[in-house]
Amino acid sequence: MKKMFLMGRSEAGKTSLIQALNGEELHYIKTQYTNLNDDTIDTPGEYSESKRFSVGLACFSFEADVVGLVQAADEPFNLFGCCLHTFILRPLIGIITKTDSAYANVPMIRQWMENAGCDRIFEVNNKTREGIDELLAYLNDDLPSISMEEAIERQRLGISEWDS
Ligand SMILES: Nc1nc2c(ncn2[C@@H]2O[C@H](COP(=O)(O)OP(=O)(O)OP(=O)(O)O)[C@@H](O)[C@H]2O)c(=O)[nH]1
Ligand SMILES: [Mg+2]
Repeated sequence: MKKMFLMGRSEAGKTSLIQALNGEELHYIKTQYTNLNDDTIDTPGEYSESKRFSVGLACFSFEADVVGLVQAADEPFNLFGCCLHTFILRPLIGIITKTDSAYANVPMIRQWMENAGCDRIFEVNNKTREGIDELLAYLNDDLPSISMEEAIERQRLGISEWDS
């Protein structure tokens, strides 16, 4: 299973997403610090919201196989700049939560995620688990492991380690 690092503003639904992926009932826990689990790394939203802390996010991302950018469907503005994938060095995926919100604007969030450079974009409702199986199927599909020589060759060719 791919280990996923989650980032996104406070209340975006990162912790709830982990609970939904684990098949747990949602129970609110404010994330106070970075939580490393076997398959996920959960971060406090405040890290993404602060210029200083956000640099640390790039470091934590190196512990993971994939970086999940979490944005709720009803977020009023975008915290993330374009081409975010260029400094992360991991595959970047977008996860749109709260698709059930009365204020959801999924096409707008998709556009933000495409601008950020997300390879894949998933839409989920953590409460009903809609969309969770599709994300799980992606996560269950392990990244191919490559040797150092192969990684160097890919760098020479200017392609990502994980691209086929
Ligand atoms: N309607 C709806 N509510 C959700 C969904 N996902 C999360 N929530 C609610 O949104 C609130 C915040 O969710 P969290 O998972 O704690 O958000 P977080 O991104 O972990 O926030 P921080 O820990 O502060 O960074 C909780 O009350 C959740 O129940 C969803 O898909 N739909
Ligand atoms: Mg949290």
